[in-house]
Amino acid sequence: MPANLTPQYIEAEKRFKHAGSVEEKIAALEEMMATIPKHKGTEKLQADLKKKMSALRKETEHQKKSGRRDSFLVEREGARQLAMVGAPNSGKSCLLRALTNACPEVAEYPYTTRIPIPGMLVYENVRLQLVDLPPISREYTEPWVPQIIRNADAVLWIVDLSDDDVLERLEETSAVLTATHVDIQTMKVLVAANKKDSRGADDRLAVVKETRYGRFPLITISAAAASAEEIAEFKRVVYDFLNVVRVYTKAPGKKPDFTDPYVVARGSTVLDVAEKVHRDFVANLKYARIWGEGKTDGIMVPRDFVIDDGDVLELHV
Ligand SMILES: Nc1nc2c(ncn2[C@@H]2O[C@H](COP(=O)(O)OP(=O)(O)O)[C@@H](O)[C@H]2O)c(=O)[nH]1
Ligand SMILES: [Mg+2]
Repeated sequence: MPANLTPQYIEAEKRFKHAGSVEEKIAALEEMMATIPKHKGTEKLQADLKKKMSALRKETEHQKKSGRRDSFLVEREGARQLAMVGAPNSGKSCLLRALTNACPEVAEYPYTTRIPIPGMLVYENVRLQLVDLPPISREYTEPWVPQIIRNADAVLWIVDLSDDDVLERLEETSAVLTATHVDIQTMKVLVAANKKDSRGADDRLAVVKETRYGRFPLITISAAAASAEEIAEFKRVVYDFLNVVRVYTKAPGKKPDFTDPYVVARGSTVLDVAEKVHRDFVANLKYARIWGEGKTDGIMVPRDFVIDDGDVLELHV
């Protein structure tokens, strides 16, 4: 590495990446600042760390002062963030409980969920953040909800197959989103058709598929009664839907850390990965070696080489 970063620094950086709260982030960042080698080559990085720290401190100050909040920012965690969108009582919170270890309140009355509730969906070695949200409806939609949806990488749209008015609800959700400048047509959307156990669910599903909403990728589920296999299958579908690949990096002569992949869009190149690993790598990358299925072990590849899921990269600067 150009900056000769120490193992302690890299360890702290990892903790920073995986931190679950602002406080943990600050603690990890403090250690990064303490352990970063202080020389010319790291000046930019040092300035970067300072900037991050001041932003985090501001955030905690703001949270303390405002007490009651009229806007919520859900700090991004994991490889991708998915906003859970849907009509009241469609089963969003129930689904979050089934897919993650988060425990939002589930109830048969609407508007149980009043704040965004993040939960981590773990698929193999990839962590995906789901954000449970209050319902979208004409009657009342929390004003901060659209911003969170716009800011997410993708949308999980929960549709209630027990509801006779399922089409009206879809149109209503769609209309509210459009009115609040969430451009659902340009976002990645996965429809989770929930409550497939309810009577008449199959007929309603067939109807939904005939509409323009049938163009979105769709999976059916009973969030309240799904088996372990169904949950595992659901997680796999979510991962596939995101259209990403995992890549591991390693230092020469060392083994890669297979528990901590870089997750990049399918079609990404060696250079795209280098950029994720470290900004300095973009300008300084000389060559890379790659290990992976169908490749000669350790063969040299150019910067524009497209990586496959599971590839291991050794970046040389
Ligand atoms: N029959 C059935 N009921 C469900 C299912 N999933 C959720 N529910 C029920 O639907 C109601 C609303 O669920 P909740 O998760 O609070 O909905 P939210 O308002 O979208 O968060 C609750 O009474 C749940 O028990 C399901 O798969 N099948
Ligand atoms: Mg809810």
